[in-house]
Amino acid sequence: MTDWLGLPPLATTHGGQIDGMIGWVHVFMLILFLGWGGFFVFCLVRFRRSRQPVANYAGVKSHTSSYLEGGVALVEAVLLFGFAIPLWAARVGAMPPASDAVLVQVTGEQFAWNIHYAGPDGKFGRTDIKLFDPQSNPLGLDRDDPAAKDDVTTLNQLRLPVNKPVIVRLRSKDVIHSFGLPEFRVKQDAIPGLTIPIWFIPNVTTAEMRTRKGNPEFQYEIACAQLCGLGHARMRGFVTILPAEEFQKWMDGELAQQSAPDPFK
Ligand SMILES: [Cu+2]
Repeated sequence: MTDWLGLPPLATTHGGQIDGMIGWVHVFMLILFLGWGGFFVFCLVRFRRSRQPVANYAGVKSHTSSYLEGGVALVEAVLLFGFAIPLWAARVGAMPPASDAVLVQVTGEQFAWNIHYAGPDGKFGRTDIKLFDPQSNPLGLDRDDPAAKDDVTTLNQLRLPVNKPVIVRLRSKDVIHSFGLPEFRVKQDAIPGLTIPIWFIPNVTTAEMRTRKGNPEFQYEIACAQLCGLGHARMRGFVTILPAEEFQKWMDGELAQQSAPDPFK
């Protein structure tokens, strides 16, 4: 229905509602544009110099323009209270229980996305600024904390299983970033000092989207959607949506590797 907007293909369950909303905004704004544009042209012709050599100090007598203004305000109120706020309330209110979801913490920094999975225990391990190392431990994760034993971290690679809710806890280390996933219709600012939860259900695997698009190279992207500094344009992560078994296999492999004792310690 909203193909005419040229939006990226949908890969999430709630995306239809978002697209519907974007479609209605465009329709109403088109009507407004035609209305105001027509009025402008009417004024140019009606009040042209040859017809109106002297200014009319009395001004408009009819109430048509007030009714039109009222109509515009009404349409905008419908967009806001009828579409935008209920949709937003449904998105933030109906958070699935963490036990049914993949729990992942995403921390933005200049200029990368740190991905941190809570692992089977559903608990994120302790982090400590003292353990921070830009190369080996960009989150300062304390591997000695029992909750951290099964944690998995990656850089710029967000792998998720298809058809399962994902809860992302969004954070930032330095400045305001924005976690933008165009195909999943997700866009949320990451704000230093805050942990902001968002959720969605991816429903098209990367492999399936590659077939649909006829592009074997296709990758879902995490695009930083806030100008966050000089390297903003290269602040790019990737999302890979896998069938459940494949995701589990990957996760098990990472778990075995990342929780293995450090041979250099
Ligand atoms: Cu950024």
